[in-house]
Amino acid sequence: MVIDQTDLFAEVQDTAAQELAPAVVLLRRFVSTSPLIDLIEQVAVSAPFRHMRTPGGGRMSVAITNCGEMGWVSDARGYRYAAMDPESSQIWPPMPQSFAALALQAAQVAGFGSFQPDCCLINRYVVGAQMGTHRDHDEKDMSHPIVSVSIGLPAVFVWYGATRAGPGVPMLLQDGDVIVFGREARKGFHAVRRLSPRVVGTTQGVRYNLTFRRAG
Ligand code: MD3
Ligand code: FE
Repeated sequence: MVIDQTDLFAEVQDTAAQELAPAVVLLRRFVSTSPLIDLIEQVAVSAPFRHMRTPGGGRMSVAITNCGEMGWVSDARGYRYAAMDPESSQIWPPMPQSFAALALQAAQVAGFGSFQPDCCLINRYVVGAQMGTHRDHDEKDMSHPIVSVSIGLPAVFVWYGATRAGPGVPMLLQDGDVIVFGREARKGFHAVRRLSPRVVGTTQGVRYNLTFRRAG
C-alpha cells in the first residue's frame, strides 16, 4: 500500500495492511523504531517508568509512563485518565509531533480516517512481564480507534474479541509492527503473553508498546 504524499512521519515504510479480524488491521514493519526509542527515553526523563498498582492491590509487571494531554493511571481507586502525573503532580510530557503524525498515518492507512490522539500510553516489558486479558473502556468516546506500535523484543499478543472465552488468536508482534483497532474491535478482549526467554531468544532487552488513544 502506498503511503499518502504528505509523509508526516519520514520513517514510515511501504507496507501491506492485513485485516486480522473485523476492524483489526495489522501493518507489519510499518515504522523504523530507533527514533521512537530516543523519544521514549526523553519522555521517561520527565515522567519515569513505574509499576502501577491495580485496584485489586497487585503490582503490574509492565512498567508504564505516558505523554500527551492525558495519561492512563491505576491505583487502589481504579483505572482512569488523568492530566497530571501522580508521581510528580506535573502535567505529562507533551506528545512528540512525530508520535502524533505516526498515529494519524497508521489510522489513515488502516482505513479509520482522521485520528488526533490526546494520550500515548507507553508500556515497557522485560522478560517475565505480561498483560492479562482485559479490554480498554475508560475512554469517553469509543468511536476513536486505538493505534498500537511494538518496539524492541517480540511478544505474543492474543486477540479474543467480543468474549474472553476460548483460546484467542495469538500473533507475534515484532519491532516496527503497528496494529489499529477500530469500531467493533475497540471493545475486544486482548492480552500479552508473558515474555518468554524461549520466544524472545534472550533474557536481555526490553519491549515497548505505544498505544495512542483519544481519552477525553
Ligand atoms: C484492542 N497493550 O496498553 S497493544 C494496553 O502490547 C494493551 O502493550 C498491549 O493492551 C501491549 O491496553 C497490547 C494492542 C491493544 C491495545 C489497546 C487496545 C489492543 C487493543 C484497545 C482496544 C482494543
Ligand atoms: Fe489493552
